[in-house]
Amino acid sequence: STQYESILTSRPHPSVTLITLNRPKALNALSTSLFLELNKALFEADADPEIGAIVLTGSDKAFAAGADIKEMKDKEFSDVYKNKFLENWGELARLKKPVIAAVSGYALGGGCELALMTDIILASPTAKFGQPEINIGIIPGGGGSQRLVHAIGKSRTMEMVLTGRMVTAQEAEQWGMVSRVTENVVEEAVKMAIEISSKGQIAVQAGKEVVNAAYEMSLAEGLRFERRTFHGLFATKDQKEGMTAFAEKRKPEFTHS
Ligand code: CO8
Repeated sequence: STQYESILTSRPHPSVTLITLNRPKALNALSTSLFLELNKALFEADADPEIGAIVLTGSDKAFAAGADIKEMKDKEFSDVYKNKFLENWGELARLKKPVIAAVSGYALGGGCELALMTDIILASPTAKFGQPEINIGIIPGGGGSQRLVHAIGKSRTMEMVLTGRMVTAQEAEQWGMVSRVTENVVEEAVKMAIEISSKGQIAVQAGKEVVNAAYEMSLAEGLRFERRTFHGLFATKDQKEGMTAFAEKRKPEFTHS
């Protein structure tokens, strides 16, 4: 597989890709080159038929401390506007396969936004989430102001965005920003990824698609989209196998078809 400089990739199970952000000296600050490598690794995993789910993590000290401030500091409006600065960040949200973020330590600015772009966030008790951009004269630019409103509501989002205060793992869990707080967060995320990979992959991808549609659609449209997608799954072998196996009191053997 490809050699990278700012990330590590591994396969803790034949069905799972683990991507580890790896710029320890910069607390995994998200430089442009890191993001290009990350997107490449994500799309490679998304295209690999053996892979059912992806885990994204950082180090114990930092998931990612944000966009690379040293890279950004001297840029002008004309540079960032004309060159679509950081626009490729959104590509993670186009993956079909689920991505689980395993967050320890700092998830700040773009790091918090990166976690919010994934499908499920597991946090270690050491995790700290924040949108500290206000302290350096800017605001979130990687979706934080929008995705946080959906995740935790307006008042908490305003507090995070306008004060820059860091939120503990426990608060993030109470607020519904993460699905749970757990020790051994990478191990737990890989376990969850293996479990998801054991399901019928068409149903998994359809499940991700319909949940994400809730961000974009009215309730009536979303309900219709869910039902249509549900109906569509009756065209798959996995639906026949899943229901037959239940009736025959055995484990299903999904063929992802
Ligand atoms: N960028 C570049 N370098 C960083 C960053 C960063 N975001 N964060 C930390 N580093 C570097 C430090 O400069 C330091 O390097 P050096 O050793 O060369 O001085 C090294 O990492 C270690 O950091 P500290 O010495 O500061 O470690 P501490 O434990 O004292 O502090 C903190 C840890 C609190 C995390 C501190 O490093 C910090 O405040 N970092 C910046 C956090 C921040 O402001 N993040 C937001 C950045 S802005 C952003 O993310 C906008 C996203 C826009 C997305 C747009 C998409 C379209």
